[in-house]
Amino acid sequence: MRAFVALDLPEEVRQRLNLLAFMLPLPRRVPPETMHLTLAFLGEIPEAVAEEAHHAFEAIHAPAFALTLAGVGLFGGAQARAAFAGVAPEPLLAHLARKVETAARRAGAPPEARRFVPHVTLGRFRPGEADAARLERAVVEHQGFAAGPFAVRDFVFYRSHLWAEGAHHEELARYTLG
Ligand code: 2AM
Repeated sequence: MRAFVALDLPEEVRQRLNLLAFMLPLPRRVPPETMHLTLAFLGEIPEAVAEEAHHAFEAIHAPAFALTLAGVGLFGGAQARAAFAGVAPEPLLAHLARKVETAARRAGAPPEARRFVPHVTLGRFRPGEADAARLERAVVEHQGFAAGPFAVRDFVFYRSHLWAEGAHHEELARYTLG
């Protein structure tokens, strides 16, 4: 199965992010109900490994924290391929992401080695699909975006189903932070 670990976002934050996404000239937008903050992408893993990972995530002890979303950015530089909302620095978020990564690795599901840049993706597209100049101007214009702070009390193990209409995220388990 295709699996990842993420923070779910409060409904009002997803609505704010959806409004932000509509202020940007994006070819496609992530539907607000599937917006999330990825902690670790495990990729395709066998069910037995997912079971192991679940037990490892259950054993994580990490504090709850407050999170603020701030700013807007593009991944891919001149060849932009995604727009995202940024996250104000929060050491407890990085701490949690490290714990999830270590747990997944121990369970035999080493996450992607890309550096942890906390973000919430608003839209993904192929390079060249978006009007880069307009998009960059809109991103600069909306740098003042902020949402929260909101309480992060748990994290979620998701299974991702890829359908023609887009991704559907099935919640496998939710783990409470202390
Ligand atoms: P993204 O928000 O940066 O696109 C489920 O696919 C989640 O896992 C997405 O939110 C995605 O993050 C993240 N992810 C990280 N690495 C990925 C990869 N190589 N392929 C697909 N999704 C990835």
